Amino acid sequence: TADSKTSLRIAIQKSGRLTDKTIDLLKGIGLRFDDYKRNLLVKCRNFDVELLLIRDDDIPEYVQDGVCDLGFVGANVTAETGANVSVLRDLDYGVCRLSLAAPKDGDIQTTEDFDGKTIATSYPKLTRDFLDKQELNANIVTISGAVEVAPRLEVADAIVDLVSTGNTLKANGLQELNTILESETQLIRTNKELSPGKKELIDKFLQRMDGHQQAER
Ligand code: PRT
Ligand code: ZN
Repeated sequence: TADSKTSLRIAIQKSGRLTDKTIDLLKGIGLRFDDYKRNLLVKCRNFDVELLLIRDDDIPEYVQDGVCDLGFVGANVTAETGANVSVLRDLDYGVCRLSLAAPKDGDIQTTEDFDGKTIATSYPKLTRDFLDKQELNANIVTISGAVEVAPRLEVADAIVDLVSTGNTLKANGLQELNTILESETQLIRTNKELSPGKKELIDKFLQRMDGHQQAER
C-alpha cells in the first residue's frame, strides 16, 4: 500500500540540551543519517525513518497533530503544553525537576507564604495547576528566559523553574521550596490512528531501543 512506503517521522530538538544525547541514542540503535545539523528534515539511510529537527516547545503538539509519529522531548514540555500523546518510554537523560524557589532569607519560607505573591515562570500552566491544588492565590508572570533573575529585578517575588544541579538557584541567592514536577526525556507517540505499516515500524524501533538499553546495563 502507499502507506507502508511512508516513513516514520520522529521529532527531536534541533539544538539544545537534549540534541546530542538523542542523536547518540539513535546512532546507538543503528540508525544512519548525515548532515542533521544543516537540515530540518533528515532521512535515515538504513531505516524507514526521517527526523524533524525543531524547537523542543513544538514537539508535543507536532506529535499530537500527527505531523510527527514519535518525538523525543522532556516530560516538562509535554505536561506544560497539555498535548494529547502517549508516553512510550521514559529515558534516563535530561533529568530535572520543576521547582518553586524564592530568595533565601526573604519573607517566603514555606509554600503558604506564596499567597498573594508574584511568581515568574516559563511554565504558567503547571504553575497555575500547582497553586490551584494548594489553594494559593499568587500572580503568575510568564517570561521566556532568565527566570532566575526576576526576583532581583523585582519583576517577581519568587520563581518556578527547572533545576538540575541547583547551582543556578544558588548563584542567584534563591532556595528551592517545592518540587512541582519530576522530569526526564520521554519518547512520545501520536494518538492518531496509524497505518499498519507505521505501527510495524514503531514496533521495530522500540525493539531496537529496548535491546540497546539492555545492552547498556
Ligand atoms: O531552543 P529550544 O526551545 O529547543 O530549547 P530550550 O532552550 O527551551 O531548552 P533547553 O535545551 O535548555 O532544555 C531542553 C530540555 O532539557 C528541558 O525542557 C528539560 O526537559 C531538560 N533539562 C534538564 C533542562 C535542565 N535539565 C536544566 N537544568 N532544561 C533547562 N535547565 C536550565 C534551567 O532552566 C536553569 O536555567 O538550567 C538551569 C538550572 O540548572 P542547574 O544545573 O544550575 O540547576
Ligand atoms: Zn524550548
